[in-house]
Amino acid sequence: MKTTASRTLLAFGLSALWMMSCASGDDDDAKTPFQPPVTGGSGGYDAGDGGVSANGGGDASAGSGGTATGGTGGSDAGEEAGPPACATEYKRCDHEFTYPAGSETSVELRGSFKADGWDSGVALTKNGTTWSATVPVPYDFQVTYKYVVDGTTWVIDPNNANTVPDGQGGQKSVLAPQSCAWWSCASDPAPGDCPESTRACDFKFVYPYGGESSVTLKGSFDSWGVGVPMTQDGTVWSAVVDDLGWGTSVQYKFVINGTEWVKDPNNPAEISDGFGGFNSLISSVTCEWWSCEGTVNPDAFDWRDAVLYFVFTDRFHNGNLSNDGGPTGSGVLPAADYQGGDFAGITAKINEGYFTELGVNTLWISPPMDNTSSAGVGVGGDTHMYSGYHGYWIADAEKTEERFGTMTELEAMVEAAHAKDIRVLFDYPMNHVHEDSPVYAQHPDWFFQPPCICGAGCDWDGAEGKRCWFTEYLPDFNFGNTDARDWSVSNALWWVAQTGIDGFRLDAVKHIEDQWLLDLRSRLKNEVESVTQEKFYLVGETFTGDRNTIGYYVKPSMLDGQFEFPLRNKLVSTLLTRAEPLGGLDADLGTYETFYGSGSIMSTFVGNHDVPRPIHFAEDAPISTNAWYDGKDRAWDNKPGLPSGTSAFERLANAFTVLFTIQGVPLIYYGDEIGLPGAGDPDNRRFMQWSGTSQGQNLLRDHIKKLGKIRADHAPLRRGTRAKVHLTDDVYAYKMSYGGEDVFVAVNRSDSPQQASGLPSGALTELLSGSTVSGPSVTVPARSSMILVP
Ligand SMILES: [Ca+2]
Ligand SMILES: [Ca+2]
Ligand SMILES: [Ca+2]
Repeated sequence: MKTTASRTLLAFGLSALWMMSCASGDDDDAKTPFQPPVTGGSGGYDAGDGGVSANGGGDASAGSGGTATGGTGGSDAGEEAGPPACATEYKRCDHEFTYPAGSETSVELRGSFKADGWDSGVALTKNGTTWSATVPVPYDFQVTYKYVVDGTTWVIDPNNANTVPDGQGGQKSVLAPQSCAWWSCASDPAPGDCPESTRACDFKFVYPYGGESSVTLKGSFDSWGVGVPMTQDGTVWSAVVDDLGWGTSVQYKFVINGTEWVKDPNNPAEISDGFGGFNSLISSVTCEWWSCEGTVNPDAFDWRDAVLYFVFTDRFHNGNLSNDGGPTGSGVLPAADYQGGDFAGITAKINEGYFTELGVNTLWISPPMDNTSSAGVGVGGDTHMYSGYHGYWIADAEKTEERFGTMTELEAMVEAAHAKDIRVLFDYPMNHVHEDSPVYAQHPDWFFQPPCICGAGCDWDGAEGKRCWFTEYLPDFNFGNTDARDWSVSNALWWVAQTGIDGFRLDAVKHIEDQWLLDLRSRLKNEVESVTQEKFYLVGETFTGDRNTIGYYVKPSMLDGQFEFPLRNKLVSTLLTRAEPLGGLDADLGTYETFYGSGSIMSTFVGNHDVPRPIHFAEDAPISTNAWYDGKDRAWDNKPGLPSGTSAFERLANAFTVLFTIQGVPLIYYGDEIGLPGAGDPDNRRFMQWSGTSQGQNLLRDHIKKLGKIRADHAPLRRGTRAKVHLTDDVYAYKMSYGGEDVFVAVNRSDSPQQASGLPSGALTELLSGSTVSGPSVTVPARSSMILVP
């Protein structure tokens, strides 16, 4: 019995209920009476009579200035002291909004001061030279607003210089968060301070009235079901869709008079509808007046605390000899064939406590789906024959790979991990399937035809990089086809429901259509996170040194993070090969830490299954001084051996010290904890060594165990901000600060002891050794690191 709580709930398809509102509308001056501006901040198109903000507000950044007059209200002398009691979200501070009187005959306030404040305003009263209205605004909550003059003209507050874009090419005024000593209590809550992942928006859709007898809104919000009948009022039809998850995407169309399907004439964003036409698209739902989920789980795992280990299933541990099978044949050599590792082997190591001892709390598992039994020739001119031992040649996407184990064994593995407080990510390759796959046989039209091979007819990058086939036996999904996309995303969700996993590592992200990611994220929010009350982590692989390309996918509507290839290369060139001074690492860390925006959780690493084992870059004579070296020339012949001595292991230990003491989820590629040797693919996938480790290997593994414990014990290393305290070509020291705690890290890459200064004066505890040293300057031994606390 493998029923986890999440699986049980998912089976019933429950979803959280959210309440609240965020309207959207129009900003055209003198065009349509009483259509509000969009509530969003930066959508960037004129939505005309309605429409939606593609990337709008909810931005809680506190403005400054404004017409703030502070709280009024308050008590007359002699009355009982104290405002009424209510929770913060219910508190309202009276605020006086004013507008200089001229020749106009009416002025009305519209804005986010209440749930429907953009639809239903408050009239200002003229008194001498000023229009004014005193309005209760939510306590400590940023409000945006505009005035409607003479019933038709939308203007900002002329006396408030604090404005933000209204999402339609104009501006709207900002009232900074207000507090007050005397408040009133409203009957409905204002948006609470909950994480974006738990927010939901009620979204208003509008369509311009043109004599239609009926208009129905249809869309992905109810899987293109019955839709929502729209209501005509004056010059517009409108309908509100409740509870759209923050950051999710929505596709929609309007059905006119029951028969004619049309796009939103005021929203230029569109996407193929799979029938030769296009749907209108909101790529990321946000709003100013959101709701928080009924129950925000205070114990939800914070993914900044994750330590990730990539288990390459076939090469890790053989826990079940009965599923090994024979050689694939067709000329596949052992290095490129199945070697017996399986789910049962991973489960055994989980239960032994192997991961726990390393401080690992999250596993990335090779694709567990059934792969082809056929052999295939290598990609890009590689004439060697390969099997599907790696998991990326999916045949039947609804079964487990028989050489890895049964679904029951896979479920047992996830359950064993959870019992040890270890989360599990499956590697999910969505770009392609193997030509043996039933889905390809049944739906050849779901794939790009005719085949255009990446690097041989089609470019690997750009638009062609999305449609090209990696090789002739790997049909590439056309996710512009709605049926194909739905099938694939549903398959990913099916694995979640089946096994109760906690996240995906998504393969080859830049080779698929964005909408696949948008759909996956939307459905995870609506169908999984709403039930589990946990963040489902999505980390992508985009193999490039270009942070712009990597960062494009890191946003609430797509990925939580990606693997940080640029920083990996910098760690290699500064700490392992020593080709570049440590100043390069300091500079690159500064870029990395600020590049992806708050809320992103990247994964940092020095090794994975696509690059040579890092131990060889760390040797006295590095395998290459080029961090991009792929090691393919030594993958089959002249393969590198285990380095002797300890120096290479000490250098790699230094790289792990940095990985475990900076922001991001540190990744250990199986075997790197013992400096497992290997050049390029497939030599970087040798079977895990479980015994007979050398002094250097033991040194490295023991070091990582300590790092895992130290990182777990000290929040600044997981969540802190970094400040350089000492830097030379060979020595680098920095401070990590969080929650009032400082932790200092000093790394010496040179082959002689070096001083690191800039540390606190007095006694410092060195956490790796447990010894006590004295600041502000300490001696760091050759090729070693220190983690210091006052
Ligand atoms: Ca086996
Ligand atoms: Ca198979
Ligand atoms: Ca593709």
